[in-house]
Amino acid sequence: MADKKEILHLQELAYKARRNLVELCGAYNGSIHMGGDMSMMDVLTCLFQRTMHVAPELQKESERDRFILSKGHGAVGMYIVMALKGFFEYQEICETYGKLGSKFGQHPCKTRLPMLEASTGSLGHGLSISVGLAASARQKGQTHRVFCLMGDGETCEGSVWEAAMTARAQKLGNLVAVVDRNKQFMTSFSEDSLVMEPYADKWRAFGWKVVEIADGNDMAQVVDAFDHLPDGDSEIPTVVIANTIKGKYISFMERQIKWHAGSLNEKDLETALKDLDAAFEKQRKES
Ligand SMILES: Cc1ncc(C[n+]2csc(CCOP(=O)(O)OP(=O)(O)O)c2C)c(N)n1
Repeated sequence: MADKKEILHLQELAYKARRNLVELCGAYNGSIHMGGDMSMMDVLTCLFQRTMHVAPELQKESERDRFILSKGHGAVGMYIVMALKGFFEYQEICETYGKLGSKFGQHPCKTRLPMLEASTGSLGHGLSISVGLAASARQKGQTHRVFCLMGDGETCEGSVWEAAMTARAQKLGNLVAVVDRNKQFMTSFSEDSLVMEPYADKWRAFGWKVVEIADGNDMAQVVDAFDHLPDGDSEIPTVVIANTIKGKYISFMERQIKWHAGSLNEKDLETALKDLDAAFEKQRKES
């Protein structure tokens, strides 16, 4: 069980990650997937800083946990969270992000960044890759877990459900899928395009254990969910559905379709940083 000090520490790291991302976006000459990066930041921070057995010095450790960012368009958010864990320097990301030849591409590339477990970006493939990694671990008698973070829109891909069936058939209790359920796709709200609800029941129907986080941007709730995952040697895979808000904490981005991706002018940059500072100050006072 995490105490208030630990929660505040994670909140501070998520705040720093969001701030770093906003600053990078303000300086970057191009569009960045801000909406979905902001929604997943609390989950990603908890995973890298608390839940997963990962660290720069563990890259060759066979029992490190495996992480697949299946919503690969969130790459820069992941690089920044990894930088806060010591994998890279933030400055290094800022200097080359998105440039030709950079190891920090707009989507994660394992060839350029060997510490990644897979290259992603074409949505709908990460869970299948994760099933393979989890099955391989089981065959080798290894005990680590495999975590796969997907967008809710991404889970409209049929391949996700093929992977879900296989994971259950193979009894891959060492697999944890995480869905960033921000209820928005690229150009629409999810329920305006497709009927996704009852979403959790769909996973249950595929035989998965479902853990729902009512507010996936509330660090205490996020930590509580990940601290109580079923044992990795169980026979049932788990999906954590984190209900989040796209563009979280930035007044002009929250729940705005146009902020799936974009760039920040000087005035917006200033507002975004102020919004983040105010949100963290509130968390600090409440802790
Ligand atoms: C196979 C595939 N089709 C289309 C895209 C283009 N695309 C990038 S992001 C996105 C929307 C994804 O929505 P969601 O999974 O909900 O992500 P989030 O809202 O969390 O950013 C789409 C369609 C893609 N990357 N891959």
